[in-house]
Amino acid sequence: MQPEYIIIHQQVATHVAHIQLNRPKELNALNLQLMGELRDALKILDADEQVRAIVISGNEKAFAAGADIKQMADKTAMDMFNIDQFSTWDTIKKTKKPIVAAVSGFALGGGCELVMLCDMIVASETARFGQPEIKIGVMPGAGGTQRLTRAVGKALAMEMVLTGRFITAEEARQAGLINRVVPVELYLQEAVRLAAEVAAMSPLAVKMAKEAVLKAFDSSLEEGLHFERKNFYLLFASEDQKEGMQAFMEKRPPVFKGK
Ligand code: CO8
Repeated sequence: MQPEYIIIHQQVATHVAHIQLNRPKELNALNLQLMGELRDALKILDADEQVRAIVISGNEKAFAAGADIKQMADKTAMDMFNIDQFSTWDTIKKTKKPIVAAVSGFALGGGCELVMLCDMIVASETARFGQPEIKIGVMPGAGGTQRLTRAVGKALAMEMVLTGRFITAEEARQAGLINRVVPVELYLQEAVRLAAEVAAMSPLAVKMAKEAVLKAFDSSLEEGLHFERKNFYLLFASEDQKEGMQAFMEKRPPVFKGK
């Protein structure tokens, strides 16, 4: 079945796919259907050998203005428990291929949390990041208190979570939340370019390196270093390692096959 709230663009650059969140009238508010469609698309792209990196964007006005408040407003705690929407987020988190978020306009609440689930973030000068849940009587629920704090530190995270203040793209860059800020007409192009740069590397090394960097967030230094070393050794079982090192010695560009 065709998804209703996302558009999948295959091969926007070599080995790069693009998923566009597409509920523009609601500023891409993340309702359950949209999140389910996003999860399913990521699963398919993660298994597709032709895809080595993925870009997720919204539109110029909004990446996503958060979870769909209208869909949540009358829910009870037990409804929320039974709906278990975070199992969708847990699946998205397991995507092995790198994801670049292309952010313009609002990235708020669940929208900011979705951005933080991505691996690299390119923003337009108009992007605004925030966790405004406090203003509607709740708090972040999809990782905002944890990932934001790890990215920008306690002081700014506390301020954003407790006051709901939005930060600009430039402030987000300076705080370490995002990778780069570009003029609005270039944000998608730059995100695709960055994804394509990664997609030109060995896809096996990219997946294992992503896995190892993410390990740093939930392990001790010793455990993380051990994990890194195992992945490093494992890559010597790949043809791509032989090709990459041979190509270096022969002074030619490598051709990586993902084997
Ligand atoms: N949910 C539902 N509808 C929304 C949302 C939203 N989060 N955000 C905007 N919309 C709708 C508006 O209701 C409006 O619809 P309508 O035209 O039918 O009235 C339309 O989008 C356009 O919005 P505005 O007219 O408000 O546009 P403005 O440019 O005036 O304002 C803002 C833009 C500032 C972004 C404003 O819309 C706003 O404050 N939105 C809500 C932001 C927010 O509070 N986000 C957090 C939501 S809670 C959350 O994310 C919890 C995350 C944890 C769970 C994650 C699971 C997915």
